Parts: sequence; structure tokens; C-alpha cells
Amino acid sequence: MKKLVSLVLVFALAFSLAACGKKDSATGGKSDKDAKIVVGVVQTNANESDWRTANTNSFNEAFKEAGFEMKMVFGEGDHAKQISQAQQLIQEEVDYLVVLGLQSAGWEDVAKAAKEAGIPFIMADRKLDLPEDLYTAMVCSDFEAEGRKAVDWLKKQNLDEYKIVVLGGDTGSSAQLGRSKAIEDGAKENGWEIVFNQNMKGWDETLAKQAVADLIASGTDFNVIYAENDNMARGACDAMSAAGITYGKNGKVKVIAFDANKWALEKVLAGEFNLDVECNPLHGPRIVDVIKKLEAGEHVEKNVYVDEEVFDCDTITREIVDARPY
Ligand code: GZL
Repeated sequence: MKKLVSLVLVFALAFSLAACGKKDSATGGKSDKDAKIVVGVVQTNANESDWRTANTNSFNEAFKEAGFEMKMVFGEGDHAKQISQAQQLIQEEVDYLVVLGLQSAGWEDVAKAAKEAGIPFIMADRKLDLPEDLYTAMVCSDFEAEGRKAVDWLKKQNLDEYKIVVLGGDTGSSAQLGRSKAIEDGAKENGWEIVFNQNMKGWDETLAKQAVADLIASGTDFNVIYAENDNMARGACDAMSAAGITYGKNGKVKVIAFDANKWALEKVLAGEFNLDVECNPLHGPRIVDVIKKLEAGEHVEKNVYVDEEVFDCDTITREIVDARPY
């Protein structure tokens, strides 16, 4: 009889230990309230762009402030590497998994594994192609909306002709897909000509500069640069400067950029960029807020798009630029 009782006790103990190790992947909630919250962050690349640097710094600062332990890994342009890094973090039983995907597709297996392990899956920056039951929260930018802001501005310019150079970001990222869709749809709707449309691997500034230099050398005529981030817009401007082509507020070529890094807004203020569409990188505090709410068992909005502005060389001021946080 004694043996039976001790056997039951052993099973009961094993069961309760197993139960307390698992979290509800929808709401999180660390079982041991005193232990540090460990957050796995699957980042794109370390030195992809000034935007990415501000984004990574935002996570570092906000997580340190919140007392979270952060395990950040970098895919460095390799989607398969990001997938295996995410699976590794699940194996390490992080309390939360935050993903900034190089590619928007291909995340279902990881999201299912996280759910099975009871680890809340949070998307930051770039929305991934996942059904709502496979992620806990999304805090991203609406890239197509960003692109529509640029298209609406371009339409208001009432140019005599529209010969547009599109310098796209990393192929397949939701940022590139959304911004490119907006200009491609806008060109169709308005009868504009896209004379060049190529994605620059890694959002690379040098590749963008070379692409525009080659276009100029080939005699291709254009009067709009639609660069899907600030760094590529700067590369395009360097190529135009080298060829003696005027651009910006009083130039031949209108320059549109995305991200609105502070240095780029200086260029808007100087009239070198005509328009810069904000894509706010400061996701650290936003993700801390989501995790704290989950830990407290509070309601968390499933899908949150970041509020973002547009900066126009005709209206921007020194005060606006000086007040910018990144
Ligand atoms: C957008 C972000 C993009 C930026 C680029 O949210 O994913 O990646 O626009 C960055 O500058 O490299």
C-alpha cells in the first residue's frame, strides 16, 4: 500500500513540475515570478542600415531598463539562418520570442513550435505571413500605407511627366513588398512610367549609388527617385551629384526616401530630399509594454501598427529636426 501511495505522490509531483514549466503561449506569464524574463530576439542584420542600428539600440536600452535578459541573434541576410536561430531559442526555452523577419513568408513551423512550447510569438517591425492563432502580438509598420503617403505626395506635385526610378529594399521583406506595391499601383493608377525597378540586397547604399550611376551612364532619363530607405536615397543623390544632375527642392529630380533618420531629415531641411516617410524603429519600449501586460495577464492588442509621419522639404523646420528621437 505504501508503495502505491509513494508512486502516486511521485506522479503528482512530476505532473505539477511539468505544468509549472509550461506557459500559456497566448498570454505568457512566467511561472517563477522572481526569475528574470528572458526574451529571444531574432533580428535581421547587425549593420543593415541606420534604421536597423536605431532599432537594435532601442531593444538594448528598453530591455535593460525593464530588467529583461535579451538573447539577440542576427540572420545576416540569411532567412534559413533566422529560422534555425528561432528554433534554437525555443529549445533554450526563452520566455518570449520576438521576430523581425528578413522574409515575411516561411515562419509557420517556428510559430507552431513556439506555441507548442508555450512561448508567446511576437512580431516586431515587419508583419509576417502568419494566421492570427499562431502569434500573440504584432507591433509593425504598415509599409503599403507608407508608400501610399509618398504616392499621394507625388501626385500633388503635378509634374509634366513621371519617370520614376524605384530602389527597392531586401526582396521579400514586408517593408519592400509594401512600399513597392504602393508605387507600382500608384504608377498604374496615374499613368506614370517606372523606368527602373530593382531591389538592392540588404538595402545597400553602395548598390543603390551604383545602380543610379549605371542608369545615368546608359542615358536613361528620370525625374523621380523612390528609394525605399534613407541610405539608398543618399546613394542615389551621390550618383546624381557626381553626374551633375540636380535634385531635391529646386532640382530636376524629386527624391523620396523612407525611414526619416535624423541625418536624413537634415537633408530634407536642406532641400536635398523632397520627402521622407517615417518608419519608426523604436520598437524596444513597445515590446516591453506588450510583455509586461502579458506578464500581468492584461489584454494585449493583437495587431498594432505604429503611427508614423511624413516630412516635406517645403514644411519641415529646424525645430522639428532637432526634436527627433533617432
Ligand atoms: C522597416 C525596416 C527596414 C527599413 C530599412 O521597418 O524593416 O529595414 O526601412 C531597414 O532601413 O533596413
